[in-house]
Amino acid sequence: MNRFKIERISLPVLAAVMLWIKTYVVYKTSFNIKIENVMQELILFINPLSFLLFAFGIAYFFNSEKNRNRYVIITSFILGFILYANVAFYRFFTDFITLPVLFQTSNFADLGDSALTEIHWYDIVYFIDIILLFLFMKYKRKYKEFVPVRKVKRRAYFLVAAALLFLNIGLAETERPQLLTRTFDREMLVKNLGTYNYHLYDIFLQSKSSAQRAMADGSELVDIDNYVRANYVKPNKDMFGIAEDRNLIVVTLESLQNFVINNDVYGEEITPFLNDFINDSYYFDNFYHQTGQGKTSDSEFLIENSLYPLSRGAVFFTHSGNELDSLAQNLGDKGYYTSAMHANNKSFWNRDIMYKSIGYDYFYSASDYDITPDISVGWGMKDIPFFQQSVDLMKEMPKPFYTKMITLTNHHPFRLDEEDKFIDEFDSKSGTLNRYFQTVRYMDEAVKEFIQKLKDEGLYDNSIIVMYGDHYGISENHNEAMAQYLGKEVTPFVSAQLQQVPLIIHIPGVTDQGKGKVISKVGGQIDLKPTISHLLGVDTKKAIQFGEDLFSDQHHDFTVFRDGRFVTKDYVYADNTCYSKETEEPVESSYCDKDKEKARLELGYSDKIIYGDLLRFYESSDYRNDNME
Ligand code: GP9
Ligand code: MN
Repeated sequence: MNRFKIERISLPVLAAVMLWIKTYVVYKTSFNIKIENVMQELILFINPLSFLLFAFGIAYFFNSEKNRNRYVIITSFILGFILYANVAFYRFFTDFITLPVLFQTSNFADLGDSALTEIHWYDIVYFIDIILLFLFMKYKRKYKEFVPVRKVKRRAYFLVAAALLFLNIGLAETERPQLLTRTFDREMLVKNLGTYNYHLYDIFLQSKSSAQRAMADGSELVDIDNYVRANYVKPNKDMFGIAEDRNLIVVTLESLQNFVINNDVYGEEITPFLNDFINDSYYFDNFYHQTGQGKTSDSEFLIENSLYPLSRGAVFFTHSGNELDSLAQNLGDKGYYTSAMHANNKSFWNRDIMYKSIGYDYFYSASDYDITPDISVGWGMKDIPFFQQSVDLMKEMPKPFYTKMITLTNHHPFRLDEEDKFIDEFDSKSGTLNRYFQTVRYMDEAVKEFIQKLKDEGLYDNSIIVMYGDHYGISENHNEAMAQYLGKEVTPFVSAQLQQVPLIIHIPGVTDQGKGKVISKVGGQIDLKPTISHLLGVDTKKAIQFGEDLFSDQHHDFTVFRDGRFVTKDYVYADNTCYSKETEEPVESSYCDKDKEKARLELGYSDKIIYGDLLRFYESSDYRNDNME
């Protein structure tokens, strides 16, 4: 009986079915894919199958059992590995891997602690089907002679696979029209096409973007230029040049979200220094990060260029050779000495390469700091010594200087040495959230000592200090714990609001001694370049930029996230739903329609510039004579 059954099971089909079931189980257990109805569940269930049948079907072309088995095992392993890599990646980023991210290999070595906390020994269960395949192969070989598959059978097999693929695409199309044009929504792609087809599609996109640069020409800038001109807002004349010729210090505060400002854990302030400092600064409390998969590096890209990062991969990796018109270049032209300061390996996020395109005069990276084990934790040098040593380096810089500093301690998995814990952990099921408050508190201390040191070293008065949070620290994976902390459910509306990061602009002599102001205009990181440029007296009238000066009276309350969500004065568009800010409830979608179009247009134009490397044509006289002025 047993013998009869086993003889009839074909190894490729068995492998495909096991991986199919495994993929579905992984969908349900390891990813947070929102399912709204039975049809979506059905699509999710069948979506891995067509690809797997094709992939394993190739085994039927082999005419020796050894080769066929070898192919099946290797394919199972590779696909299983891709699936598992997505699981590990998802645990941290709540996102699926894209090809450009995968090739960011120079990051892998540094991911160390962060990656390890997301990989567990019991993850071996993700490979259980391969173990079963081995056992099956061993057992089966005893009984069965190898018979190559007949052509007709093979045809029938692939016909079934193709039919399944069309069924899948057909159902997906009815469920989610224009699926493939909304490619920034990876969850939607995986949900409808399946994780394997999604990766194939991703490969296709990658090749397309390489071709795009080759095909691009300056004429594509015409529409973009018109759009940017039409949206230009004039600087506020009281603010224009207010910090001219001062040193500019921009501080990227790692993973700092706005909800911790003026907030506490069991009665203890999380950011006591910043809570005071914002009274002496312009504090923007409606300001959002707009980063994608490139995280910190995306935020750097935004503030330097006032262009959006990409929906897939980190633009620092994918387009590091592009021509740019950055804040650093403009200040360099004005006689500033420009640099970036970050006590990490210089190649992380491909910074050493990309910083050349941005145009910094120098990059102070790990090798410029005195880093010993006692002043390191987690990802590297602790923030307090980082700031201290940085100020010493600033003393030596030619003046005026522009430097952009990036902190590191408040980074997932948010670990600290005992002596650096100034407040208690929060108590929830998420260790990540619990520890987050402590590392934020540590960073706050570091900033306090930094400002003091700038004063002590005589650098403070003649500088302007801009601080902003680069992106979220707590992903949606921790919604339950976050809901416990906030005391309310994390709906898509709340989740979008949680993308707020603090923006603090501190101008000694102007905003200190309590002369600060809370500014509640809706803005985002894209607005920083024009805002800062104007404070330093640099005109941006002719720049190709999508941001607007936050001090301008004409500034529009609008900010779009890289994934297409957006926020206006009265509405938040998230999860394909228009929410009223006032009631926090969904409203008729027409309220969001106009801004939805603006969001789509802007992201599209920005992508076009990056994919086509269009700024290389901007200075060309042909283009300017025809289309400018
Ligand atoms: C690494 C630091 C952290 O150098 O910028 O990067 P992140 O993971 O936040 O993008
Ligand atoms: Mn970061």
